[in-house]
Amino acid sequence: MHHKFIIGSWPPPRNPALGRNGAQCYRAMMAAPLVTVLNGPNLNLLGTRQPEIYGAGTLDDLETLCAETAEGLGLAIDFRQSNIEGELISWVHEARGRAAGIIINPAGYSHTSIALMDALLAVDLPVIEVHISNIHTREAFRHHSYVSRAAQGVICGLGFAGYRLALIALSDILEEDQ
Ligand code: CA2
Repeated sequence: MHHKFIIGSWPPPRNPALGRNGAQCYRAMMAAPLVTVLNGPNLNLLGTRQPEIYGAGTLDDLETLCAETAEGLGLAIDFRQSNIEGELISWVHEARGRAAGIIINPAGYSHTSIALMDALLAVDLPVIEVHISNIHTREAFRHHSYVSRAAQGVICGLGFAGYRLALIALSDILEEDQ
């Protein structure tokens, strides 16, 4: 059987010759699918304040955790943080046609941004929303996230591990979509 790889199309056609458990093998042969990992406002302060809520790790530590997890899953990541709503929205647009999925901690914009929600809905990529803290045990204004409407799944309250779990979930979703 002949298998064609169409440049720029995701997912690339799967080669059945690799068998059922061929995902890692398959990914080793292909360019690693890219996952855009976006972090919203004030997350650059991780590790400097409020460790009782957000832990002691820094944003760099979080990027390292994501990069190592992604590598083990045969994924590549583009990890970014911005304090600017419009910049996050532009990065969501940029992910279209480039990334296989998006992991996003929209931080404070979760609770306010219809524009970010609209952007995530528009790009038609699998989205996992992550919060380090449990937003449901905190102030009432944190209980609702506009972004959740655009997310296939939401993880909160598990600290940095939530990002690792989001990458695993996205890896499974991408495999199912093939
Ligand atoms: O738990 C999360 O991940 C949040 O998305 C974090 C946001 C908050 O507005 C959401 O309700 C829940 C806040 C990010 C601020 O991060 C800081 C980290 C260290 C020190 C100060 C702020």
